Amino acid sequence: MSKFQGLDFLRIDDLLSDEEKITRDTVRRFVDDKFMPLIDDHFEKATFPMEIIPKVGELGLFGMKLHGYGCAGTNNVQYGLACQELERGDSGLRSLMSVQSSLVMYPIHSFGSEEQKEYWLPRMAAGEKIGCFGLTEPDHGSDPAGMKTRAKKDGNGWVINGSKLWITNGDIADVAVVWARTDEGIKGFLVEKGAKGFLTFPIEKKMSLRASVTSGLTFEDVRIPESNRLPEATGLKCALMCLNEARYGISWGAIGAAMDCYDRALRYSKERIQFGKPIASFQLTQRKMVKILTEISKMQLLALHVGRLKDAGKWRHQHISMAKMNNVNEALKIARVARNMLGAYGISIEYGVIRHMCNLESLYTYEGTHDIHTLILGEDIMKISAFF
Ligand code: TGC
Ligand code: FAD
Repeated sequence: MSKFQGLDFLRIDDLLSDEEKITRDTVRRFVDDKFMPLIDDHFEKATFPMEIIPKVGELGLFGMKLHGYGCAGTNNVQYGLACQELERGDSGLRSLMSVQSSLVMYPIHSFGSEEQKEYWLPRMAAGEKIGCFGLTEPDHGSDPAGMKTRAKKDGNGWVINGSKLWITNGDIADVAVVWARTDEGIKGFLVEKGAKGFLTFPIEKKMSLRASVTSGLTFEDVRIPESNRLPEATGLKCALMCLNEARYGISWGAIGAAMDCYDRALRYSKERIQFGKPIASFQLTQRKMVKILTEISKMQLLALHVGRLKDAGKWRHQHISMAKMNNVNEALKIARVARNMLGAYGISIEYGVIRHMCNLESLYTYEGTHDIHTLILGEDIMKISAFF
């Protein structure tokens, strides 16, 4: 298959700086050359290509928009464009990078002690250490405020009991950022692999995000020193601040998945002959492609605008909710239409589209479900909460 040429109907490239385009093109080449040849097999076998991790580190993508401690210090638009290209490869690759960057390195950078930053950030930027983020529990997903995982002060440290579920990177992580209830409210802790009483288990039989490690974490009287508490992470608000960063990346990632579906459907429709003509020549096929292109163009503008707001410090978390909610929803619709356009071949992993379609079902649920983002925006407009 020839390489992806980009998708820019509205000349949005004119709104990007040279540096932003270089980031995008570098990640694009990396995905095409190093990742695309691996993904079908890994998706089928439900494994993650671990050999890709140091290469993502070499490219400087982990924690790329953080400053200092070996991080690249890019802007938000560069981070978004990188997420777009990684997810054009597979949502599992973007998930690896966004959990590491937005849900582990960001809280260490924002809420950690100097010692924690100096130890973890350079190693994580290089991909030598991997992290995971434990907020969701078996009985508390959309309402993390109800979490049961508990950390009790014990002399000079803490004892953690509880469990987390659906945790990306859990089984391969060297460190987990764990949110737990204490006598003084919710706090964030760093629980290292191998800590006594800390176990992880893989969640198997997934039909979505197959090329991504998803795990359960259990904590039974896990003792950690006070130096493993994130000193500035006090209250659920700090966990939600991490989610803003990851949700923003997902709003771009969804564009990448949709672009790949568009590209594959376009090629296929020109090659596939039915009734003596390429299916691209039928009006109904053209209408489908026009709708896909129009929606992708709108998604691109929305993500770019929110990125610019973020870089200018003018964003609100509701802006990110709109971008995540809209772009994931539209990408999922696009993947379904593209799957249909490929006919029976569309259900084969070899044709790529159904892989994106299945992955996008997870994006619709994780990082705040589509419903939760709808309610966040509804509350913002109405000034009335409809959560309970
Ligand atoms: P609520 O009372 O609304 O808020 C508590 C405090 O937090 C503030 N706040 C935020 N601050 C920053 N960013 C946000 N997005 C914020 N949302 C709320 C709020 O102002 C308040 O501050 P203060 O100063 O008054 O204390 O809290 P609530 O308990 O009613 O919950 C609100 C709700 C439902 C929106 C929130 O809990 C939520 O977002 N739920 C969804 C949970 C979720 O998204 N989980 C994601 C887990 S991680 C994951 O899925 C990773 S997938 C990764 C991958 O593989 O890519
Ligand atoms: P629930 O909260 O039980 O929701 C079930 C349904 O009810 C949904 O449709 C929801 O929209 C709806 N609903 C809930 N509340 C309301 C309401 N008030 N009004 C209307 N409808 C409502 N979590 C982490 O902490 N770290 C991770 O790394 C992580 N990675 C993940 C990876 C994958 C592949 C997946 C699938 C999930 C991951 N998650 C992770 C968990 C994810 O964040 C949760 O699945 C998500 O927040 C939803 O929680 P839930 O699954 O418990 O669904």
